[in-house]
Amino acid sequence: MEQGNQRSLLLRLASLFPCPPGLRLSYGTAGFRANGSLLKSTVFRVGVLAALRSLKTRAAIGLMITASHNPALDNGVKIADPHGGMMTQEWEPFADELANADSPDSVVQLIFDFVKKQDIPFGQGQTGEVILARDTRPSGETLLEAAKQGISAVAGVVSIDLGVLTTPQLHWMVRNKNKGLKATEFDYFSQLSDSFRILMDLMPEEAVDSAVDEKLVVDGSNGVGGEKLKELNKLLCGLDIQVRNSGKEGEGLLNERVGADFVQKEKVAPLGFSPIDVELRCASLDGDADRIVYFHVLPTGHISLVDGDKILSLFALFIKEQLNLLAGHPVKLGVVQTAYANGASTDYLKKLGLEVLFTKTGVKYLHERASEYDIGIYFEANGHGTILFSEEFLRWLEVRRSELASTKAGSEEQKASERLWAISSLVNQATGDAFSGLLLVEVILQYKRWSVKRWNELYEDLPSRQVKVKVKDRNAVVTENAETTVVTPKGLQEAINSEIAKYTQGRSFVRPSGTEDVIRVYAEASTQDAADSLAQSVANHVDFFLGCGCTTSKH
Ligand code: 16G
Ligand code: MG
Repeated sequence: MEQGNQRSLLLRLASLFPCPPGLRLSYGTAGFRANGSLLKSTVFRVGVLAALRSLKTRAAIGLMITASHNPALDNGVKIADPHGGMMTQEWEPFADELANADSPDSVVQLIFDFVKKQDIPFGQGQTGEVILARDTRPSGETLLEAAKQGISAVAGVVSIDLGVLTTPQLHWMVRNKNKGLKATEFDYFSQLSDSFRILMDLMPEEAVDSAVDEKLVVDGSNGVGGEKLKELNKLLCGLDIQVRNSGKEGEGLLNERVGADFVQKEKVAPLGFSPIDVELRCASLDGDADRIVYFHVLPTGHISLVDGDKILSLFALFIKEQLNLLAGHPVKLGVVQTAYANGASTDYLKKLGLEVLFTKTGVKYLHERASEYDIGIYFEANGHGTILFSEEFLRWLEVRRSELASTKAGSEEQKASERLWAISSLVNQATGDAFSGLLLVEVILQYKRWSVKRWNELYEDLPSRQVKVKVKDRNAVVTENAETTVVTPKGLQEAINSEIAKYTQGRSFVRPSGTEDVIRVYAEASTQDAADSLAQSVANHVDFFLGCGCTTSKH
């Protein structure tokens, strides 16, 4: 298409999606989020951006409409790059400018300037493809249509609408498609269930004979994860998952007192679970099924939470055991956490002999660091995480597997090689995935014949507390050292340090949220009262330094 025609097409379509007055958005930790009714112009523009990204990378790009654990009326949009991970951070400033441009003319101008600067083959016969999906939010369908319009404004790029999917399904499909692998939803379910079966078949006999008899019940957060998990369950051998809060009529609202975020932050059972469930092994997904936490209900109705740190520890322990069985390769195994990781988990991982790295909050940061290892395991305490295997390690493992199959078939060493291979195919390599995380937890618990209670005893969490402080401008807080040190405003870090010094095993940090207009405060100490009081005094300092004299509240 000629430049002039392309310009007028963009202008015409952009005019159909005016930006609501005063709307200012930032791509943030995981894309744009706001009340769904405000997002049509943003999603249209992100559609354009995704199409340009496809032209630039000459590969398929993913566009997901979701606001994860946020309330049902919110929505959001984020982009998956060709390898299936988050969009490159280099394009985030352009995404911000585009989303906040105040007129169709400025949208078009920004696009043409960016195309020139990035040397994007735009209007030169180059073709591209954007794969779209959404979660179950009421505004999802309309927003997906807006994204399609945005994509159609870029000549040569087509959209493929995959309807309702979990976020990790879409990321997985983008990655597979670009690698020339099978990439349908059926392929996704088959890969997970096949590798799960292989791992179950490789189980030591003692474990098969004494299965853990707790039943697994999963809280689907009334979102997309519940129904999808039911589909996956049909293909599983050796595990029967019951799903509650699957989003069916009458079961309640998306993320409303249900789901991984609620359970992890409130430390209470989600709706639909009660003390009659004490014998069950329970897990909660979040609204787009990229997070998972486990818990079991106590007779008092409280829960004992098994968070992302414990999932990470279980995975690290198992992978390390398998690697110990496998001679011949100095495997670089590392784990990545954020400052929210409970201090007891970090101590545990270090005692296992593992290298522990810290990054800022947000999957994109953890993923990047984890990919530097042969096997990199990353998790946030809130349940986002996965295990990454490097291409080089997998090439080595493939050779080793076939050597062992002919020289030591049936040995523990040979089985370890097969197990690691199956784990690399079970666990989503594109992003954290509640389903693959859940299946791997189930395999390991079965191997070890552990109940959730036994798993939870790997180490005892230090008591912790999170609170948030409303401030005039959250961007006034700038941090470094993976968010553990405040550099501005001056003096705040010293004030935090002086509070920490008053407590045994005290630790505290503050950071601006990437998804809400607040400053988050985290504190840890040897007792719950001490953690609560440390969090409150640090919150008071934040309020004093930045304050609007507003309230603080939990989380
Ligand atoms: C988003 C991030 C998550 C992070 C959370 C922090 C992704 C896919 N999700 O949900 O990793 O833990 O934000 O929220 O990156 P906050 O900045 O409001 O504390
Ligand atoms: Mg999520």
